[in-house]
Parts: sequence; structure tokens; C-alpha cells
Amino acid sequence: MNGFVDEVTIEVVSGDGGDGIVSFRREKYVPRGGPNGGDGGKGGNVLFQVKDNVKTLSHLRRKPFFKAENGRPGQGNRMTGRDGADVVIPLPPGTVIRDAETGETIKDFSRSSLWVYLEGGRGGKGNWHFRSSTRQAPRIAQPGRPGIRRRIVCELKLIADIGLVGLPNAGKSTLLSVLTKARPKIADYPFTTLIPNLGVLNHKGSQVIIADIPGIIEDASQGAGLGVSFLKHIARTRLLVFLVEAGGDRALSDYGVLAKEIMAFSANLAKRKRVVVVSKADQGGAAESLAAFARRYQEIPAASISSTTGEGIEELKDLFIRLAGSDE
Ligand SMILES: Nc1nc2c(ncn2[C@@H]2O[C@H](COP(=O)(O)OP(=O)(O)OP(=O)(O)O)[C@@H](O)[C@H]2O)c(=O)[nH]1
Ligand SMILES: [Mg+2]
Repeated sequence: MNGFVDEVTIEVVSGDGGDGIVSFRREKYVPRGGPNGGDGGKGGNVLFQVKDNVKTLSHLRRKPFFKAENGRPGQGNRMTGRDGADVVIPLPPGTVIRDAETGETIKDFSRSSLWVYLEGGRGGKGNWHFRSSTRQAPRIAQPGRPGIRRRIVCELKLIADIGLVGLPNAGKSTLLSVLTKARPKIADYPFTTLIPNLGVLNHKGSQVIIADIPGIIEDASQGAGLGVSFLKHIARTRLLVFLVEAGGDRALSDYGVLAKEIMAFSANLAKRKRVVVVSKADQGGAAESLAAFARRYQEIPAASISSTTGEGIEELKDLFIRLAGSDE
């Protein structure tokens, strides 16, 4: 998956109300009993349920039509028909729904919620309701109201769980391509990535969305290089991954630059849970870098990897899921 927006058009229909019926009591010795036709049941509603463990709109793409059940007709003895069952459509947080015809925004879902979008049709009244002193044997009953049909566009603004930060060329995009199906541009020069890339890591039944952003250099917060405004794309992540190239103490100073620029961008983002990942371990110097980190920042978890040889990648997936994952 690429880009920050995903969009699916679906069709939803609430249930029709059940019809009221015409019926008369039948009793021994009573030639013509009074009216006793029951009301129809209500049609089922269409609801949206926003849940944290839903990450994408792919289930809607597989099945883009939802219909709630119709209400059942009334019965004799003034019995009301059964209500139709609701249909509940799961959505990931961050979804905006729009009317496909008018383009009007219907709702913007940011966090978990359950919301009734379309009410089912009301059930019709049975003839029992229409009795009066002048009309003792009413032969009329009301039909149920029809349900409502709508075409809507669901648009997901993806929210990453993990943000990859690093100096240009640290190997962020390469790591994203190794962990996920995303295929960002990778090249041997700085500032290859100009706009953020997203990928979904599926691992052992859990998922995390990872954002790869442009490289950060010293004074980026003052506008150097590509600046830091793209950090807003990872403002809501659960985990920051500082990717620094292997090579003894250099990894430590690179980390210092990143930490300082992030702090200058947002003190709030700087408080986010973080891990250090030493990249390009195949080029040597990773053990020294890790040791230098362990001496200086005991409290920050650190790991080393090579996207080229695959060294440390499985362990990194475990770590990412443990610190930022959710069930699929
Ligand atoms: N030897 C080695 N080279 C790597 C590894 N990971 C990435 N590279 C190389 O490092 C260079 C930069 O990789 P990118 O993934 O584009 O780096 P980036 O951090 O996304 O860079 P920007 O987008 O410019 O910030 C490329 O030539 C990659 O092939 C690794 O594990 N080992
Ligand atoms: Mg890149």
C-alpha cells in the first residue's frame, strides 16, 4: 500500500418496515370478531462501528454492499412482527464518510464509536389500530415504510503506528520495503524520499502501519534540507524509531542530531516512546554503536539490523509488534 489515503465506495440499505395486517378475531359463537391485525416490525438500521483493531478498508473492497434485514409483517392476535436485524459496518479510526452523489461529508470518525447512520423503515399499523365506534370492522392496514438506500464513499486517512526517523541515506525506505509490501524509491544519495511512504507490517497475526519520512539533518527545524514539517505525518504514532547507520560513535552523534531536531519541532512528539535501530550492520561497526548507546542511554531499547542480509529483521518485527501493534 502506498500513499496516505485509501478510498472505497459502498452501498448501504436499511431494512423496510414490515406491513401491518388486516385480521379479525375468530371465536366460537362469535360470528364476526373484532379487528386484531398486528403491526409490522421495524426495519433494521445501518450502523458504523469504528474500532481500533480495524486498520484498513480492504474488507469493504471485498464486500461493498450492506443491507439490514426487513421487519416482519404483523400477525393476528395483535402480534407485532419481528424487527429486522441491524447491519453493522466496521471502520478503522480516521475514516471520513461522504455521500457519493452529493460529495457532502456525512461524518468524520476519529476514535472508537458506534453510530446509527440510517434508520430502518417504521412498521405499518395493523387494522386493530383503525377501529372506532363508527368503524368496527376496518379492512385497512398500513404498509411498512421502505428502508433508505445510499451510496457512500469511505475515505481513510491512514494513521501510522510507527514513524521512522533518520538522517538522509540511513536506510529508512529500504527498511520499509523489507518489512512491508510498500515499494518506496531507494537510492544512494540523500533526500531520495520527498513525501512520506506508508506500509503495513503483518506479523504473527498483528499489524502495524509504518511511516517512512524524508531525512532530517542538523538545523532542519530552522529549514535546513527538507525542513521538519513532514513530522506532522507521524505526530500521532505510538512509537518513534530512530534509524542510525552503524559505525561506532557516529551512530550516537546522529541520534543526538535527530533528537534535537524533533525536540525543536514538538516537545510533545519528543516525549513519544522511542527505540534506536542501528542500520547497515553488514558494513561493520554495529556492535560498537550498540555498546556506545548502552553506555549513554540505558533506558532506550536498541537493536541492530541489516536490510541487505536480513540480519535482525525478524527480531525487529517482534519488537515493533510488541511496542506498537494491534490485533488484525
Ligand atoms: N549495505 C547496506 N546498504 C543499505 C542497507 N539499507 C539501505 N542501504 C543502502 O543505503 C542507501 C540509502 O537507502 P534508502 O533506503 O534510500 O535511505 P533513506 O534513509 O530512505 O534515505 P532518504 O530517503 O534520502 O532520507 C541505498 O543505496 C540503500 O541500498 C543495508 O542494510 N546495508
Ligand atoms: Mg527514503
